[in-house]
Amino acid sequence: MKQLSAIIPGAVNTYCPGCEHGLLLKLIAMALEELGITEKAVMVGSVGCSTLAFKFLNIDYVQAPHGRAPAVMTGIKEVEPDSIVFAVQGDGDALSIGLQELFYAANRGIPVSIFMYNNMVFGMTGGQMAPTTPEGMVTMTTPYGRDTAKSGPPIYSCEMLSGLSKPSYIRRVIIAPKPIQLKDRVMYSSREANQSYKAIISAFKTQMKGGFSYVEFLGTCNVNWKMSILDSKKYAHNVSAKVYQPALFRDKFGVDFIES
Ligand SMILES: Cc1ncc(C[n+]2csc(CCOP(=O)(O)OP(=O)(O)O)c2C)c(N)n1
Ligand code: SF4
Repeated sequence: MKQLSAIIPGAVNTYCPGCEHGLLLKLIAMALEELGITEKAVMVGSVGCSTLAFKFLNIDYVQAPHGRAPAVMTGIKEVEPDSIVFAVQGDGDALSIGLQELFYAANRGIPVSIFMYNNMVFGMTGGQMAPTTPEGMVTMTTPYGRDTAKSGPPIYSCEMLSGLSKPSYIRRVIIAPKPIQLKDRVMYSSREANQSYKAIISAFKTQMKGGFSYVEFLGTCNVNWKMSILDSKKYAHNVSAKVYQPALFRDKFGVDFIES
């Protein structure tokens, strides 16, 4: 297999088996290569499992404090306008402590790309309730299921950002592969990875045209969901994708090419 220039040679995936964080990073590396922008790429780390990217990606990397990636990205873009700046943020990071940062970067239309991995919990810290945890979902801190009467309803980030005029590309896709039950074994669809890849390409193209791009990826955290890998994929398709429906919310430059 061809070595991707954006992946450190010999890097080994250390994410939990069945997690799509590693897949997302690989798709980003492939997109950087396809667009010929690896040399110009700067990833900004926030917190959560995505920050382990520094172990795999062979590109410039700056670590921001929890939730502050959009502010750091803004600074980098100001001083290096030709750079391609992106972050992979978890839902806990982007939509709780980091919500204000995200909102203002989007409201200003800063030309950066934010890839938000939504596994509906705080993964790295052990599976606590996140702003995206759906009603009734059992987590470490909601043993009886999330009660929206008490903690408020989940935050729909794509819909929220769509209320702003400046963002140029807003999309939600599901990255968790769909299980396909064959007679005696299970196969996983490649459609989700394919669509996720196209969304990443579109997000980077948007940034290259001077616009703000945001893609939400519905992924899993089987370890903290306390499910088998197979059940977590089913949950992502049967629950996550029903609560958070994949859709194109904004495409000012007409770059999206995901077939409906
Ligand atoms: C200021 C601060 N508070 C708390 C933490 C602890 N912390 C580490 S990762 C994380 C959130 C992880 O959840 P998420 O962003 O959803 O990412 P995931 O690991 O699920 O991909 C938190 C709260 C921290 N690193 N810094
Ligand atoms: S803790 Fe969850 S989000 Fe983090 S690597 Fe493991 S499965 Fe993925």
